[in-house]
Amino acid sequence: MKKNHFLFLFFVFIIFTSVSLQAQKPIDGLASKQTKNLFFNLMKLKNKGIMFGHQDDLAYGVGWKYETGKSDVKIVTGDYPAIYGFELGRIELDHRVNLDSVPFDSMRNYIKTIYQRGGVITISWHLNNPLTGKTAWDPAPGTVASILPGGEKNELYKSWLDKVANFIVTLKDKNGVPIPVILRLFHELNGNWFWWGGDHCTPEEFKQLWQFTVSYLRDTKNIHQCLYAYNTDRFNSKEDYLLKYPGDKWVDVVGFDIYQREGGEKGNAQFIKDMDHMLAMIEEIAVDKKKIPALTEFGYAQIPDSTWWTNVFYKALGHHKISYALAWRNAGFNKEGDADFYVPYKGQISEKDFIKFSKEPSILFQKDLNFKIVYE
Ligand code: BMA
Repeated sequence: MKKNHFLFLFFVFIIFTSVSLQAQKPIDGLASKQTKNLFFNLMKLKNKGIMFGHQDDLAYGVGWKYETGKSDVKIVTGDYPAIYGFELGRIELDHRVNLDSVPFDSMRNYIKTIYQRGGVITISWHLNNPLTGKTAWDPAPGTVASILPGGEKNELYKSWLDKVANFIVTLKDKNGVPIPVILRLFHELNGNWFWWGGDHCTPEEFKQLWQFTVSYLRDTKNIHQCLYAYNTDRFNSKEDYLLKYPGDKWVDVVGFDIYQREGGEKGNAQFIKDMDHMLAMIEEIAVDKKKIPALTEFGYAQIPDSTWWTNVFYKALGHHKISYALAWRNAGFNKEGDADFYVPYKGQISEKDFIKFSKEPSILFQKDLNFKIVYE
């Protein structure tokens, strides 16, 4: 090869690798060191395995509430989850506890404990409807439009974001270093049940809402400890998934939520097929866009199938290269005496199978990780 050719190819190579590396970074150019590291490490760790997560894991479980160090996942498997979900709903109303009764002060302490041991934190927000004052499940038409700049509720919405920002900035380690969190805003956006969802706003309005929110938290409030997760419910195609996608400059994590509702052989087979297909699409989207792929929420209420974890869930999940999978919360017994849970507790029929699932080398729990692996 002539020297000139060699030099030309060399420069093409350098430009190509630097362009592709450049794209692989959090959307916040001023993201803190630990937040950037979390992004890069999540990208890397997905080749090692899938982090197992659980909503409100340290706060309560089936038959218990607020006991330090307790966790249904740990009681059953001997280890803590690798990632934890928390929920901000009602913070916008200045409540002391969230809509699931978790005190925000306790939440902050859990988050500090988790960070210290190298666990990952993701936060959802079932914020009330700012137009009607009712809950997140009040899909009044026009709500999204009303909170965009120029809308009658924009000031109110900004004051709610101020409260979210005030909470996030208190998430610091003992040296005052901001703790990175994955914010999954406006989740299940293609479903019709939330005011931000489905037909209740146009794709353009949704994108504007997303960009406004990220920009407000990041650029106006100067918060630089967040990664942002775009998160649908079940979807049929990549086009369907991306219908309201606000753009590569606005999203760090691409994920979806999925629940199994039908049991039996037929229900199981269908669930495996659906989840496998969606995971394959999300992996492709993530590779294409250089984002972190995740199963942002999943579950089978009350897990009525003793081998669900290995025979159904793992069959759909195990061979995919995604970053994490977050099981929904173990709310415990309600007044009628019915239990609401998504991971087994001691004595539950899928307990043994969950232990078997937790031992799969490709499923990561806390002991598979540490602070250095996740944040350095
Ligand atoms: C839903 C249910 C509710 C809960 C809400 C917010 O899926 O679990 O009980 O209040 O999420 O966490």
